[in-house]
Amino acid sequence: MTNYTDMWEKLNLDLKAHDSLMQVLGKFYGDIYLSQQGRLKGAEYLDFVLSEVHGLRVQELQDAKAQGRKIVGTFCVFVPEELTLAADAVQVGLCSGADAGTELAETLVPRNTCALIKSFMGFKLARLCPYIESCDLLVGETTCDGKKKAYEQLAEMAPIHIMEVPQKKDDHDRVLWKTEVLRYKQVIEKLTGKTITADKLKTAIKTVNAKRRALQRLNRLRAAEPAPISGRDVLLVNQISFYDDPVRFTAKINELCDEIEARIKQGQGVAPKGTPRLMLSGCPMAVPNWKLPYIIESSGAVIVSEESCIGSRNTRDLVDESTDTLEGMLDAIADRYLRIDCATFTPNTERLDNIVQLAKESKADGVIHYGLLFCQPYAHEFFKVDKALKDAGIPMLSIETDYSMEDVGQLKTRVEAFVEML
Ligand code: BJ8
Repeated sequence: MTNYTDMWEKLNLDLKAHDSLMQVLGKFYGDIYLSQQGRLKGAEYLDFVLSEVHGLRVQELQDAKAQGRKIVGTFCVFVPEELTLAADAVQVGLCSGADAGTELAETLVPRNTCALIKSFMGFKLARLCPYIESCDLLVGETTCDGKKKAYEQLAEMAPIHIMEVPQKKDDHDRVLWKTEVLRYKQVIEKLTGKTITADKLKTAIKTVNAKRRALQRLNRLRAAEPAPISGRDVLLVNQISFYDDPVRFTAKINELCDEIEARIKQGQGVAPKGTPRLMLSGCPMAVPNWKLPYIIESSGAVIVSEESCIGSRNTRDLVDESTDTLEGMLDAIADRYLRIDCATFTPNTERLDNIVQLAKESKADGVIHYGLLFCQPYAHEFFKVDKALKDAGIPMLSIETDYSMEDVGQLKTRVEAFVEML
């Protein structure tokens, strides 16, 4: 096994704390992932990527930097990866799914801040994340208040560009958003010293769309009964999509889909036919936030879809590929990203339609609405989601939690009761 200590040291990680984190992560992964029965062979790719999460991929980033490429870190699906790639930079999602640095985070953000925000603040302050330390630029966005204000603190510690995401989707909001897309184009061109041409942008659009198409294909295949792949594995696929090389990732996920197709033809699945099928909806679940999916799938149900940014919200819409002019492509990018139905928009009625549609398409017997504690936007939308699902005759359970393990027993009791009544 390669020793990456020198690399971590150069990245100024707190080696002792990082070591403990890796040990906990390894044990957690073993319990939640490697214990699964009937996994696909293609899951070996997931296991490998996770086993090298702070190793090989981070080494690749250092190699890219040595060749003069820039690394851009993001916290939200609003940052157009197409522009980053067209400027020959690498984009990585900064995961924010563990509570390792919470105490330090609470020295800069209020205690009643969601776990995701505390996580990225904590990882930075505790020097635990080789990705954030590899970044030449962070890109934040004006989505929820918690993130906006946390980015002000983060700006004291690292270079950060903030994209202004509008709160509504009227014509003048679209004008603002297009301006922000152009402003990001300028920022990334300045950072990399590369001009984004129509040819480069066209290629980048195709690359990112191909990634989304592979994930769409995977999601379509999950409509099969019995479910051919666990929700845990698909969540991991979605999580990895934010930081692995997009071309390699797409090829691997398409291979996984080929294997799933063969499995479906043979009538095989990860859970017996008749196992209750659940959809997850709500806040994103970043690496290594696998708590709730594990609870659900060890309570006699299988997850068949995720309505979240680390799920179908990030893959549902493609950038229109029919235009060849730079201006046309920038418009297509602005339009595609403005279709994201994040709860920070008002109103956000399209999310309700999308939830009901996805629940039906994935043949879900019920929905679990997942909110992070102190997340106002998703907590507010819960009421509307509840009504929309009731109207569609689909049962829903609402769960609010954070990254701690203290409530596992209580959550399991509630999930089991919900699954039993389906
Ligand atoms: S597009 S969902 S990735 S903002 S959970 S930090 S909303 S208080 S993550 Fe998100 Fe972009 Fe929207 Fe998606 Fe705030 Fe809520 Fe915390 Fe959240």
